Amino acid sequence: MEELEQRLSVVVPTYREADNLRPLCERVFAATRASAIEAEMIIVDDDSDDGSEAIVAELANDFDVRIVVRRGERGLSSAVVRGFEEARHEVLLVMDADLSHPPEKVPELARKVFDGEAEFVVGSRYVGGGEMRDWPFLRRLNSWVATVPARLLTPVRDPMAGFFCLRRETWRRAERLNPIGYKIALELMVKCRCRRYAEVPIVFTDRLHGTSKLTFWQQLLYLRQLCGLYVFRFPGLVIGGILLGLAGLIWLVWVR
Ligand SMILES: Nc1nc2c(ncn2[C@@H]2O[C@H](COP(=O)(O)OP(=O)(O)OP(=O)(O)O)[C@@H](O)[C@H]2O)c(=O)[nH]1
Ligand SMILES: [Mg+2]
Repeated sequence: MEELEQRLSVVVPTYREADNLRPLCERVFAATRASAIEAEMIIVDDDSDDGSEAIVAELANDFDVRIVVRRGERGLSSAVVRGFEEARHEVLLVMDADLSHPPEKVPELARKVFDGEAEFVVGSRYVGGGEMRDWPFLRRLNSWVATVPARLLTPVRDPMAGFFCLRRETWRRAERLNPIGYKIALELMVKCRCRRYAEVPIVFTDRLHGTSKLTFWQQLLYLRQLCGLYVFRFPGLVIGGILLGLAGLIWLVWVR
């Protein structure tokens, strides 16, 4: 895989994250500048109406940052795809606005893509050195249980990650991308048929300001997404399973 120029588009989906935007920007650009990476940031906001636009206008005096406000459309995954469409550079990185993802790790993720070491890099909680700081037991368990079915779809240890980096051409390769719900990295890894992965350990911390937007409805959407991804990845197995189930049912009802 050939090396790429050190230019990076950072895409940040936001909904009511006004208080996090300044510290996010300052830390991301401090990290990229220290690593001689030319970066732009695209914030894709779903009409938060919380002053985010004015804050970004002010930040744009010091940083290469802009905001795209979507009106009448909601959703983390589709916001990320919109950010990809707006991006100018060949390497794309996605992170949350709430500083759960350490901005200081941005250069390490990007470098692996620049150098051609991997086509998809994940900031991972589940490799040596990675962790979820201050998470209570039940939240850890919930996250781990949700990760298990996704682990069969990719070799990555943290397939639920929201902190990731990839080449534009990798995204362009996606077949039948269905950006519903929260897990856009998982959707991309499967639908782009990625092969060369890398994981960078991160310490995932609690959000700095604001409240979570992860609802029960999002968890249901995740189940729907998983079904779609299994059909995509293992069509023979799924169809075979359904036929076997039907045959079993017919046998139970009529034959026995
Ligand atoms: N554009 C857009 N961004 C969203 C939407 N929902 C969530 N986000 C953003 O996606 C990122 C992740 O959402 P969070 O609410 O932090 O979800 P989480 O990290 O699972 O939950 P917490 O641990 O409580 O932070 C944040 O930057 C949110 O602002 C949405 O509908 N549209
Ligand atoms: Mg968060």
